Amino acid sequence: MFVDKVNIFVKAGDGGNGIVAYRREKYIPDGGPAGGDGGRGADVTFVVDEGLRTLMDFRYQRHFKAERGENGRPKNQHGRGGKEMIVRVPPGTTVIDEDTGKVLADLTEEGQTHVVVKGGRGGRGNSRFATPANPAPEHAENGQPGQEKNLTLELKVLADAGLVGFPSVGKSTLLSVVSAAKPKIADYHFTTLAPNLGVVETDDSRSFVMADLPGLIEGAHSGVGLGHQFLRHIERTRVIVHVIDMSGLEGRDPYEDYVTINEELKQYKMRLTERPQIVVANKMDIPESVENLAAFREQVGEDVQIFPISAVTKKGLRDLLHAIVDKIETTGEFPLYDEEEQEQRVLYKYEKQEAPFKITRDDDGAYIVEGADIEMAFKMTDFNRYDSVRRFSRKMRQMGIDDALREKGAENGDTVRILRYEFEFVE
Ligand SMILES: Nc1nc2c(ncn2[C@@H]2O[C@H](COP(=O)(O)OP(=O)(O)OP(=O)(O)O)[C@@H](O)[C@H]2O)c(=O)[nH]1
Ligand SMILES: [Mg+2]
Repeated sequence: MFVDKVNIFVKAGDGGNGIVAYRREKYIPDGGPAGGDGGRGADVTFVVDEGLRTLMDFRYQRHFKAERGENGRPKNQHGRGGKEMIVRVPPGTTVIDEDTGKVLADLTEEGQTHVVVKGGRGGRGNSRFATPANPAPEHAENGQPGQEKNLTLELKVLADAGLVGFPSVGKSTLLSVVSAAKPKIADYHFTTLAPNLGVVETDDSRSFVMADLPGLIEGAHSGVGLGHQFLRHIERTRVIVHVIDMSGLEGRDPYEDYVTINEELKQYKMRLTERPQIVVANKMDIPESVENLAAFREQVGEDVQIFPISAVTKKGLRDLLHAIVDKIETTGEFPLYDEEEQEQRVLYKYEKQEAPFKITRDDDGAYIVEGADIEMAFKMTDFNRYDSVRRFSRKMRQMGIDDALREKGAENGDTVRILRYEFEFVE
């Protein structure tokens, strides 16, 4: 199981503003209020699309902003809502709130949808605030801001086949010629330090996911050369594709290599020896390989089938890929979550219950008021209108913010800040 992971930013649309307007009709001198409501801001919705296998597309687009609602119009006409934004994700995507660590959704089924951020409600127009006492209010709300979130998307991909072997035997080269993956290839050891995944398609249209794993060396089972970390990846593949450099040019003996790697797998966890294995003799384009292969065949015996290939000249690949798919199809799934993985997985971080607001002092003595509710009310207030300002003051009073300020020592004329704005405290 490998994890594909991306961080993205999503913002739902803001609600449109409500407006202040009055009826102006022939022969009706003083019409009542007629300011319409703003439209709803659009949501950002994820939908599962089975056609996707990776989170690759998110590497190119990381910001998703949905449309805002239209402002209200005169004659009590409401603004149009923003158009919903649909974002396609592959099955198996886990959506995590990056800031709180909380898992918001596990999206698994084709067509399953999840609203990740909600659009803001439209602000109400002035006709909605009319009362017998104030039949023509000079007040309308601004739209509610759309939610925004930083998200981490995680996708667990099961590799059907894993390429295993000493460093530099050609594992990455092999993956690069049978899939669209572009792993780094070089003639020094440990070129690959993290698994690369590729989707392989055979000529008879069967496909599977193949992982190019970091090279193993003797002692890997006891941690040598990051061995533990590397071996753990192998546990999550269904079929082991054991790649051997048949040229012996690096001064190693192919048969010894073969035995050493199998011994490392066994020492690490006995059950890895039960995993189906396909043996690949690579670098057959090098002349020395032919003789070495003959010797190798003798040593491993007739029970072990060997697939001679050259990743560079692409010889022998067709038979190899067919053998791998056949093996995958006849092999069941192995348990996917081992204990270690469970432990690593933080599902819910502790969430503090927040006080409705908080008051602190700034360096210059000003009082800073913070809190989601009051900040939301602030954003929805049109401070150019007297009625709206009065409503906002009332809200501050109702929430107990005035009292709390007084308690902290605020007096007439002191500066109070909310978000980036400031005003005077007035008794
Ligand atoms: N002649 C020849 N060279 C090959 C063949 N396959 C790979 N090589 C070369 O072997 C070297 C190592 O190849 P990689 O694919 O990076 O080997 P790796 O097994 O992924 O190595 P690590 O990531 O370090 O474990 C490179 O210089 C490749 O060009 C082959 O079939 N024939
Ligand atoms: Mg490699």
